[in-house]
Amino acid sequence: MFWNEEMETMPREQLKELQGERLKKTVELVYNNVEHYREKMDAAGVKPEDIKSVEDLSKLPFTTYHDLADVYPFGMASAPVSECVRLQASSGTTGKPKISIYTRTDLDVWTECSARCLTMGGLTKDDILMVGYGYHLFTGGLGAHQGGEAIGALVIPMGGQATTKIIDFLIDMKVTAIACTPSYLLHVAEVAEEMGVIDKLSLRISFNGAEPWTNEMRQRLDSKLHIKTFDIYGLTELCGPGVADDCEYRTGLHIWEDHFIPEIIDPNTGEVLPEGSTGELVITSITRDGMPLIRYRTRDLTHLEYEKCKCGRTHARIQRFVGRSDDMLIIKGVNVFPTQVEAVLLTVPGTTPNYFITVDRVDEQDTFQIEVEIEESYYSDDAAKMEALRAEIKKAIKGVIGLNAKIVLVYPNGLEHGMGKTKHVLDKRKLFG
Ligand code: DLL
Repeated sequence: MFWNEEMETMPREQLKELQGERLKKTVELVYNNVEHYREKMDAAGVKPEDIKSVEDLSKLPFTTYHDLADVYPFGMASAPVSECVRLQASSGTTGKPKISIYTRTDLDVWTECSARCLTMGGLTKDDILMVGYGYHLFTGGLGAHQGGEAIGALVIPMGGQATTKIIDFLIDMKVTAIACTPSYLLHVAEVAEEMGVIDKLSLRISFNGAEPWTNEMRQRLDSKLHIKTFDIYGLTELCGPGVADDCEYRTGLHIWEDHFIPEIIDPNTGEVLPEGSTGELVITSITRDGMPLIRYRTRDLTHLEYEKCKCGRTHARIQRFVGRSDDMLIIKGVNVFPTQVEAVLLTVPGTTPNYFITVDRVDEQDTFQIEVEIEESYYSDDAAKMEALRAEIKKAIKGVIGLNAKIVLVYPNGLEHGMGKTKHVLDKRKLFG
């Protein structure tokens, strides 16, 4: 099933031509309207007229989330804010989020991409789709919602509701499709099992993403819920769910190349790697009006396959992710940079910025612990004072990161301080595979 058969099955030569035209337009747009891009291109000695086809892409400088932070909040916008109708955001490396703003046309493109992904998984107007992703700055809720509505499915916006209520709705409305993180879907399955109602569910398909998940997890979800799971990928900076998704053959996630040009680079040297190599995924958006990104470094490590798929789609397939080239953690679907923890600790009197994060997965649910060293002068054996400090840190972390962490106070100098780079994170989860 196709949402836009002509585009999804376009012969690669034609697709490349289209990419070239759209790339040229996008480069002109950003050069003329975004000072930051103009300065970067001038510094690299590239002018818009040097970009004649997709082969010229590698002449352009990369964009990173540091660029976004440097010109926060709207410095990357290529359209006036008055022309934009939506803002979405996710965690940045410190206190400031990464934002993306959309014109009305950008929202239409996002909806099209999301609808293509959901249709690829078999969603039709006869389905009832429950969206369990958050409906806020996070792109998951609204992104899946827009696609589902465009298809004509009955969409139920449930992100953020209590799990028992979600299960009641799944049963009462005979929901056939669900979009949420894979770990949350497993939680739903387990709670439904405990309640003795798992057999009452009518689910047949799901769209899971926003965090890495393994094949084992996929099999578990498929067999526990008797459904077919689809792996959906996206990132706030480009557009949330909708950048790529796998088809029924599950041979990788088709990335919509008429909207996004993918490349794989060596994360250390920036060199473009030959087809089939594993490296960092870099994506250029070529149909955005409000905030296109040129050669955006996603930090996600993977490889691409270009062979035509059995499903008939010609668009490249992103293979299983093997990690990230930065230190970003995804805990319960929330992006967390260790530097954010450090920034929070610096605001709480009595603590030091010496911390150690331990992330684990217990019963398929993420756990998040932060050990924090207390300042020598603040340390006391007054248990109430220490408890108040612990509660304050917990609240501050929740306020900035949005997650409840287990806070463990450590005596002054209680954490290891080596002479080399301090290690701040232990991630015990097996996320990739
Ligand atoms: O997670 C957008 C999204 C929402 C995708 C709902 C799919 C479903 P961010 O919060 O900006 O956006 O996080 C983006 O999450 O760079 C990957 O590291 C990771 N990620 C997203 N989808 C997948 C996936 C949304 N299917 C970051 N598999 C990305 C593995 C994923 N990692």
